[in-house]
Amino acid sequence: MALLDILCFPDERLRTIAKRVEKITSKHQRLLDDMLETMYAAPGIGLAATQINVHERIIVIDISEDKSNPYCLINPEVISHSGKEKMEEGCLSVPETYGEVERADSVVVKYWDRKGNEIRLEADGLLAVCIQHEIDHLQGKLFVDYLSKLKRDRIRKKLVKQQRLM
Ligand code: GNR
Ligand code: NI
Repeated sequence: MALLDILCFPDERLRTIAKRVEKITSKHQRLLDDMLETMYAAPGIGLAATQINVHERIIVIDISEDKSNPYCLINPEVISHSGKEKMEEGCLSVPETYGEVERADSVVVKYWDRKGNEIRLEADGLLAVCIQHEIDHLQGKLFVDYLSKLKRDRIRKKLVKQQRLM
């Protein structure tokens, strides 16, 4: 397995729109393992392929405390959503930055698991937020896009400066 580099805002590659996976191959199996390892090491509760500069519709999530419940979502689509909820979000691609985002508080998502089985999952709370956050990445969208332009510009400045020092 391998740890992958995570792209950071304002890297334009985070704006790439991911393509559907047509067929799951052994390359995807290895990618999923590397994404899980990278997410756990970060540590984070989710990771979208976009963040590691792979532009396919692939997400991993684990909101458990003890790394015991990994989800692999291939070609995820929200098929219905309801309610609204505000939550403080962070992102591995926007380090040390947090902001309140309003999203649906429950979603029904369909996807392929790592074996290609078609799954329908009803999620609420943190899992629902995380699924929406990760699907946004696949569309080139970041949580900072929901903040005011003023806040986003401040965050951009801070991170550009930080990245210059690295
Ligand atoms: O680790 C993460 N925590 C988190 C907290 C609140 C809302 C969303 C997230 S996802 C984030 C990992 C990440 O950046 N995934 O893309
Ligand atoms: Ni993120």
